[in-house]
Amino acid sequence: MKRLILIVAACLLALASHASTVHTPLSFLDGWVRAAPSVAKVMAGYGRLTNATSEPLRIDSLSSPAFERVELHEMSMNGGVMKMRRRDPITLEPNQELPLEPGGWHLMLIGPKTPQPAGQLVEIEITTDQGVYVFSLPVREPKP
Ligand SMILES: [Cu+2]
Repeated sequence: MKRLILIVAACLLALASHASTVHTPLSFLDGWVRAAPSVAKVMAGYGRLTNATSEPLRIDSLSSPAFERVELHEMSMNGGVMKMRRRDPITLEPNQELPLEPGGWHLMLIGPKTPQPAGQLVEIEITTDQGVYVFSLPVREPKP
């Protein structure tokens, strides 16, 4: 009985430490995908992409089971013209937080395999030099 209690305690400890682990090498906070008409050929994803380590972290590629392709884009104004540029692969500096937001950097979700209505969760897989990380982003309207 004592042994069983020890095992349970160990499991609880493991759970507790897992829950408090915010230091996964790559984190994606406040992620969301902007709702779009069901005929849209592309959608955009936002949030805060963070390298939580003290080493550079290279993002090699992105993908999603729900889209043909996923790219990391930077949008910028150039002589009064909005330009969009692909930026992956990219290296995040130690502790760098890259904000993805409307009008700036974003995930470009290209070719939805099925319509992705508001409320849907979109899975994004990010392959880095330290492993593959999967994030679940809700589809929603922008907050006013
Ligand atoms: Cu784009």
